[in-house]
Amino acid sequence: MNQQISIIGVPMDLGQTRRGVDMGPSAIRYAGIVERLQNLKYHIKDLGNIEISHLTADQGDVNDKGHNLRNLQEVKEVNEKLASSISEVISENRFPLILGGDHSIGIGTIAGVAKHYNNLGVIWFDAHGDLNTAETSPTGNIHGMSLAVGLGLGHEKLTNIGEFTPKIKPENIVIIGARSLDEGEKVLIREKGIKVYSMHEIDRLGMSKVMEQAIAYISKNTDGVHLSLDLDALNPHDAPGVGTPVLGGVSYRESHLAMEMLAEADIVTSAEFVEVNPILDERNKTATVAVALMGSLFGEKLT
Ligand code: B3U
Ligand code: MN
Ligand code: MN
Repeated sequence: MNQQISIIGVPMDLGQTRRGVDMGPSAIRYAGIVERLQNLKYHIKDLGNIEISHLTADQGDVNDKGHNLRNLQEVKEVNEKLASSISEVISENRFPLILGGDHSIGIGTIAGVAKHYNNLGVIWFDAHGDLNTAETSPTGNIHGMSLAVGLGLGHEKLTNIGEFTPKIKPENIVIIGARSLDEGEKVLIREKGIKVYSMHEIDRLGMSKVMEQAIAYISKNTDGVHLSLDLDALNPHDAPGVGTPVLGGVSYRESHLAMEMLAEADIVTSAEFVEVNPILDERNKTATVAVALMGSLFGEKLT
């Protein structure tokens, strides 16, 4: 693992409608991410937060412009800034660690990272697929579209961020923890043959086998792997501070095992932890879990 890490916070809440997720980066910092990684002997540069100028602009109006893409312009602008910051971090040979913010920031993250790889692999740890487009989205929330945008699907204001599209190939994606997929997303998954380990597979095979298979699959044809971890992949009991909790998720223990196996495989080249919403949380529990997961991902050992 690259010993030099640059942290970027993205206090974005415009990709969905629950306020408070903009405080996610602060909550994760309060929960001690910098110290945790320093204790593991990493060199940390905290670059602070990406500036978000129109934080309360046009909240709640899905169809104000008739396109079913809430806050499109603002989401695009933030993601453009994010993509260039990340690209700079990678050019300095440092590992980009992104703290969200809602999952619409996955658009900028993937744009910034993918520029540096011919075949970027993406592990999307999430209760959802985030594979909607304006045409299939039941909500107009862009946080439910970020993976689709990476595949080159969706409004060109989003797909053209970073000035190239598509950023990733369907065969280089693994979704883990899914249990709430919209009809259009299921069609896309089938059409593109995207690898999904839903809760069904996790229950049947166990997290250990799932990760073994996922790591083998994603390592085959890729030259870098981005981990995008939405805290709602976890069971709401373990991570209550998320905007769209879904029952029956990955347990605290299973998610730690997943991170430890990724650390052991040493394949992850960039990561983001998103959807921590301190307003919906219990005593900063979700941010604390996020920090613990990052500890495991970066090689913390129990003994
Ligand atoms: N699939 C739904 C719900 C959703 C997606 N991501 C989250 N919720 N967090 C949608 O709005 O696209
Ligand atoms: Mn998500
Ligand atoms: Mn989700």
